[in-house]
Amino acid sequence: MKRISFSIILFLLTPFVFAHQSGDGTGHFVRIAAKDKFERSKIADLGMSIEAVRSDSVFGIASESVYQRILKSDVKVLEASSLKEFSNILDFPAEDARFHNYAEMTSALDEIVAQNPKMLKKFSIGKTLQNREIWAVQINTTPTTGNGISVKPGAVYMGNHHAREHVSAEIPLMFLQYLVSNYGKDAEITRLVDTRDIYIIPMVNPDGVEYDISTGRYKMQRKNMRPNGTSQVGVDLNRNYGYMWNHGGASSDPSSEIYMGPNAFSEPETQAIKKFVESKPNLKVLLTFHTFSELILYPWGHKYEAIEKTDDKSAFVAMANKMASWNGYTPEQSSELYIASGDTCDWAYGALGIFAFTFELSPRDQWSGGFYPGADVLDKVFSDNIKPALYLLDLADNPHRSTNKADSSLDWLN
Ligand code: 0X9
Ligand code: ZN
Repeated sequence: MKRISFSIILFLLTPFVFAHQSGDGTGHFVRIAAKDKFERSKIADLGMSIEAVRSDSVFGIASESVYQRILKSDVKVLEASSLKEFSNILDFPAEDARFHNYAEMTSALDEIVAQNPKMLKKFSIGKTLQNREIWAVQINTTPTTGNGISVKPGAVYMGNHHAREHVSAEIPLMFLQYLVSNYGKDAEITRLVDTRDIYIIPMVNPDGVEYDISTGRYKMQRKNMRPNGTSQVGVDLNRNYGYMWNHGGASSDPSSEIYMGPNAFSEPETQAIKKFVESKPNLKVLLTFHTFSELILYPWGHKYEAIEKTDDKSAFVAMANKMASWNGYTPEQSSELYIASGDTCDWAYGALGIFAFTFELSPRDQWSGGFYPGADVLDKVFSDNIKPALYLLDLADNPHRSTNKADSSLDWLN
C-alpha cells in the first residue's frame, strides 16, 4: 500500500483534531516506532500521552520537555510536527452544540431530577479545584435512610475524567435518560431500576471541560486545571488514583500529558471519587467512559501480569468478551495497550474489589474524528453501548454470575 506522508495526514486531520491546541498550544504531535505493548509502555514512560496505536507505531502528544526527552532517548521518532502550526484555525463547530458544557450538564441533570423526583436524586460528591460541584445522580426507587447505603447492589457510571473526551460525558447522561424513560414501560429495565442502586457521574473533570471549550476553540485539554508551574496546566486524573500509584506509565514531569501529580489522590476530583466510592460498599461494578479507540479494558493496567484471583479474572474476561459481542469493541487487559498506573479501574478493583471497566468509546481512530467526532456519532455510540451498560447493571448483584453457563438470567439481553 502506498505510504501516505505525515504532512498529508496532518493536513487531512486539520479540521478534526489539529486545528485544536493542546493545552496552551505548545507541544508536538509525534509518531514513534513501536511494535508491541513493551515498546508502547516505554514510550508512555517517557511521558507522552499515546492517542492512537497502530501495528508498527504510536501517535501521541508530547509537551516540549517530554519531546526533548524523547529525542534524547533511543526510541525512533518517525515524524513530528509542532502543534502551534495547527492551532487557532477552527471555531467550535455548530453541530457540536448538542454536547453539554458544565452549566448545560447541570441543567440537564436538574431537569430530569425535577421530572422524576421519586426515583432520582442529584447531589455533589465534592468540589473541583476551581470550586465547581462534581454532580452525581442516584437512581433508586426506594429511598435510602439512615447511613445512606442502599441494601440494593450498586453500579456507578462515570465520564469525562479527561476533559477533551466529550463523548464520554454524553453517554452516561443518555444512559440516565434511557433508564428513566423506559422505567415502567420495559419489564427488564423496570426490574433493574427497582432492584439496583445506580449512580451516574457524567463529568468528573468539569474544570478541564470548560477550559477545553470555553473560548469557542477546542484546546485539546486532557488534565484537570491544577497549576503546575508549566504552561501545560493540570494533573492527569487517570494517573492520580492511589493504587500502585507511580508504578509506570505515568510521569512526574508536570508538563507531561500523563502527569500523575505530586502524590496519590492529590487532586480534589479523584479525592471526591474516592470518598464517594468508599462510602458505598454496595457498589460492585464500575464503568468509566473515555474516548477513543473502541476498547473494553479491565485491570491490571500497572503491570502485565493478570489478575491473581482466578475466579475474578475469569469473570472480568467473560464480562469483557460478552460486552464486546454487543458493541464490537476490542476486549483486553489494560496493560495490553500500554502500562499506566494510577487509573480508576486499578484502584477500584485493587483497593475495593469492584469490577471496574474502562470503555474507550468510538470513534475507532483519529481518522474518524478522534476526540472531536461531532455530535452525529452520539446516538450510534449510545445504542452500541446500551446492552453492555445494562449487562453490568444486571451483574451488580454478583459479577461472578458471568461465568456460570447454567445461569439464564442474562439471556434477556441476547
Ligand atoms: O491512558 C488513559 O488514561 C486511557 N486512555 S485515554 O486515551 N482515554 O487517555 C486508558 C487507560 C487504560 N489503563 C491502562 N492502560 N492502565
Ligand atoms: Zn481518557
